[in-house]
Parts: sequence; C-alpha cells; structure tokens
Amino acid sequence: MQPDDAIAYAKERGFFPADAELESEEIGDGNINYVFRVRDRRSGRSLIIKQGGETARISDAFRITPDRVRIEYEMLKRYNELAPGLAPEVYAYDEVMRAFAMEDLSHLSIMRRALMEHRKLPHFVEHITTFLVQTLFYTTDVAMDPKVKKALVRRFINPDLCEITEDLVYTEPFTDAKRRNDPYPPNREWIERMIYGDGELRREVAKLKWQFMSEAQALIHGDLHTGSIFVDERETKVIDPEFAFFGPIGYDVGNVVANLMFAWANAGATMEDEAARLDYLHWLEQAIAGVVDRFRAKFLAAWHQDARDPLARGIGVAEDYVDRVIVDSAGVTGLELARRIIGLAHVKDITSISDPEKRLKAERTLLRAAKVFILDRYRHLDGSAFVATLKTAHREEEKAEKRM
Ligand code: SR1
Ligand code: MG
Repeated sequence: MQPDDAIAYAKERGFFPADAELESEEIGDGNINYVFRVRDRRSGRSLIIKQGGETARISDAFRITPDRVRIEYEMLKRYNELAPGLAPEVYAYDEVMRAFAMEDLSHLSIMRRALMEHRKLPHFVEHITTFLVQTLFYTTDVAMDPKVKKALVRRFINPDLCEITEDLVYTEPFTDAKRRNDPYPPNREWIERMIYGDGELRREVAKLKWQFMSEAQALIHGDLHTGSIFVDERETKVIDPEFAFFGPIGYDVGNVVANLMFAWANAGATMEDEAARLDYLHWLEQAIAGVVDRFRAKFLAAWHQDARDPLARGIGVAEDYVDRVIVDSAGVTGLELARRIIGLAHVKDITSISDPEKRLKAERTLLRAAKVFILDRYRHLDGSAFVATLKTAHREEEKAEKRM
C-alpha cells in the first residue's frame, strides 16, 4: 500500500464513519515493513495499518513470508491477554491483504529516541520485567499444558524471520560469511583482529546459535530492542513481535539489556555536561541491573505461584532454571552488542555519534564487553555482574587508548 491506498482501505473496512476526512502518512522507521497512520481530521481519531510485503524495507535481498503479519497480529492479541496495558490494542487482521489495524501510539515515543534524548523512564524496569515474565514464563512447559504448548509451537513456526536472526545475529558478525557486514571503516581492522580472529569466541557463539535454533523454551518476541518499544514517563508498550517463535527466553532479556547498553554508550559519548552525564549513566546502569534482577525476582514469584509440572516444586529447581536463563541472557547481550556494530543492521545510538574518536571508543568498549558476555556468560548471574562487565570494558578501552 501507499498512503492513499491506506485511506481507501480504512474506508472500505469501515474503520471510520462515512463522513470522515481521512489523511494518511507512512511512519515506519524499522528495517522491514511499511506502516501507515490514518487519521480523521474531523474527529481526530486515528489508527495504524501495517502491511507485510515479500521483501524487507532495508534490502530486497531478504525474501520474507507475509505470514509474519499473522504472527505479529496473533502475538499482540496474546500480549493483551498475558500482559494487559503493555502492548497496543489490535482491531482486525486481513489474511488476503496481509495487513492488520491497531491502536495508534503516537502520544508515546520510540524508546531508542527517548533514550537518545536522555529521558529517564521511571516505570520502564517494572513494566518490561512484568512483560517479560508474563509473556515468557507463562508460555514455558513449566506453566503450560505440554500438548497445548506443542500446538502453539506449530502455530508459531517462523523460519524466514528466524533465518534472518541466525544469519545477522549469530553467524555473520563473527565470520563475515555472506560479506554483508558493515563495520565503521576506521574500526574495520580492529574488528578483523579482535572478533573475526577469535576462534574461542566463534566456538561459544556456535553453542548459542544451536541453542537459538533448537530450544523451544517459550514464545519469545524475537526482536525486543528499544526500537520495538514505545514509552513515555508513565507508559510502556511493546510492538513488532513479527520475529516471534518458541525460542530461548534469554533472547528477549538479552536484547533489552544490550539495547540499554547502546543508550549508555551514546550518553557517555554525547552528553557534554559532566554532572548530567554521570547522573544519566547511573540511571541507565540501574536500569540494566534492574531488568536482570527484577526479571529474576518476578520469574521466581510466578514459578512458585503457577508452576504446574510436578517436578517444578523440587528444592532449587526454579533457581537453577532462572540462573540458566540469566546466563543465556548474558550471551545474547554480547551477540546483540556485536551484531549492531559489526553487522548489517545498525542502531542510531551508535551511528549518530558524530565525533569519530568517540564513536570508535564507544564501539570498541561495547565489543570488548560483548566478548566477555559471550565467553564468560556463566559468571553473569545478577544485574551487578552485567554492569561491572560494561564498566570494566570501558576502563580497558581507556587504557588501550592511552597506550596508542
Ligand atoms: C533484514 S532485518 C534487519 C534487522 O531488523 C529487524 O528489526 C531485526 O532486528 C533484524 O535483525
Ligand atoms: Mg521490528
């Protein structure tokens, strides 16, 4: 659709009264889809129409089934049931047009932008950890009837979108296998030496990749970065679950954590006023630790209240399970940090750092941290360990810089 088609479509589907004066604009800024806001000038009412094409917006080389639109629509409906208030309302799905209509959230901001404006979000940690536990714990075998779960696994098989993640997150940043990587040119040689040249790193990434491909642990969002979250100082709404499938829980938790780290690197590189910078970095560090620690606490509480498998009640079983999830999250934190710097799909937090020296330093700090998150993931068991790795990487990069 083009904006005018979205108007015609909204009229034909009866989303607005006959006398509505509709206007439409394309507002998508992701890598894959085109998204239209349709608004009635008379009443001020608006909604969003999202349609899935056969290729990705970022490149026609990605051929992806439009069935992802059904997956996204069904996921958002589930989110409204499992985590009410933390996702947009959805109105209608159209199988023929591969499109759906949903609530317009334009009173909120995309979280990546809010963080780049250095806004504090006082409820984010509580909201996102509730979202994570409600959508993830309650779709595990611990909490669901295993046969109902298996039927859902079938419904959410998502091979095209999984392939994108397998390539862009797991394989290419560490091998440049398809020559699609796009590192910042002044960092290319450093990346070749420190990342492509590290065999031990590749071995650990391989283990994480097989886990992503084979562990149907819970119904994950699959792309939970800060461009998939709308926020303001009161609300949090998760969007864009088109990558959803049954995969490892740590994939979602690690994505949230890594994307807070991009905001941390951006603030460190761009905030001139020292007091304001330190204050904001401290807020982000608390948010990073808070996501890990509040996730653990809420996951255990949900387990102790609602686990239905008889084996789940054994001493230490819940704690072992959640430890494993946090370790997986550390691994994914490292993967997401690396792939957004080295790979094809970048994040604005980093690419918008205009001072080349500062960008170089931010990238190398995060890549040093990424290696530790992947290689030493087993010792990341609480929020303070995640923050310590980030800060140690920062100090190491400062030392390395001084030696040059
Ligand atoms: C071809 S898609 C590139 C990236 O954009 C999406 O949001 C996912 O993060 C994907 O890896
Ligand atoms: Mg997306």
